[in-house]
Amino acid sequence: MNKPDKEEQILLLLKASRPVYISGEELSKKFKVTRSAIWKHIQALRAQGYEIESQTNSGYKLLSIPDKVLAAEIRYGLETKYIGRELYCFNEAGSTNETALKLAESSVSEGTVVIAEKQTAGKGRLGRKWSSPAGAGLWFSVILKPRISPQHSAKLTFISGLAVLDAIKTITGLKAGLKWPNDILLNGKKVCGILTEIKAGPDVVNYQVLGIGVNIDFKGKDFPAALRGTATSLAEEAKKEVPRLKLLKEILKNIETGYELFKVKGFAPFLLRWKEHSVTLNKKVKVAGLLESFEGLALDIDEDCALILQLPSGEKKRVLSGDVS
Ligand code: BT5
Repeated sequence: MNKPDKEEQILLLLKASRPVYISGEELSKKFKVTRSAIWKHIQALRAQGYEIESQTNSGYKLLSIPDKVLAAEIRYGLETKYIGRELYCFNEAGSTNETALKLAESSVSEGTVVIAEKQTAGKGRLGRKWSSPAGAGLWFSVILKPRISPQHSAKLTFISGLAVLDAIKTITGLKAGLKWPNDILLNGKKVCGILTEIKAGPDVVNYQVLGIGVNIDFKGKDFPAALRGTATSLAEEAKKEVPRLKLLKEILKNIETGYELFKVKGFAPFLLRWKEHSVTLNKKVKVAGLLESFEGLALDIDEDCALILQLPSGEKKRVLSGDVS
């Protein structure tokens, strides 16, 4: 269900009429279909996990909504113009980034979101694995088509990082920190990772996929014990349940606002805020790159998102990618 359909419209009516019943006759008149067609839609909604009571003389009443990444629930109350308006929701996917990269080759609109309850091949940078058990987090990808050159694509990773950080603050009250280049931490542990992938020519990006993984709650979930020392979840830190879909909608809204602002004002205001929330700057760090590693003081981050290190020799080193410890 990537665009709203009749089922979603019926669901909206059921939501609006809660806690009162809505009759099958009223629904069939409204949608100009037979009552048995309405019944089929109700059955389809039930199959998705919606609990709907039916009473012979009164009609239908929505009792509960499943805690699942369903298109109708994501769109419900979503305050965006285009991000998340076209949605591809899966119970299980290999990697939402992989699906999004394939979709971006077709004619999907900018802002299309791919989301999965569980990823079986969730990926991090450099072919690393991203653990994404069912229901434990938000695993999703946003397709953008920015008119920027490839070397500016990291800026959108930074902008997404701020979007997630702000959403975490709004929804849970927790103050997270940003670790260069793509992590969000709570109490020194990773709660979110971002993987940006692009398809680009030499001068311009054709499309960019922002892959975002946010750990919501590991309790009762199949989260690897080996990661427990370095990873955390929002529920663990907030010590309460975190409304997953509310957080997702807040993140999508922040990404859209940030992206629009970036088009008008450029990157400078984001860089300033990113640095304010950075947990990397002014610390002695080790940066492991693909070919070389450096140790030094993290002095600054420049307008191309590169980390500026001061090496023990006093020399300044500009690092474009790597893992900080
Ligand atoms: C990242 O890579 O942090 C980027 C993660 C992006 C995941 C999203 S989920 C939706 C979309 N679809 C995908 O397939 N990917 C994106 P990196 O900086 O390379 O960090 C990877 C490392 O983080 C792993 O090697 C583990 O050590 C650790 N890790 C794996 N799963 C984790 C988790 N759920 N929480 C915290 N740390 C994790």
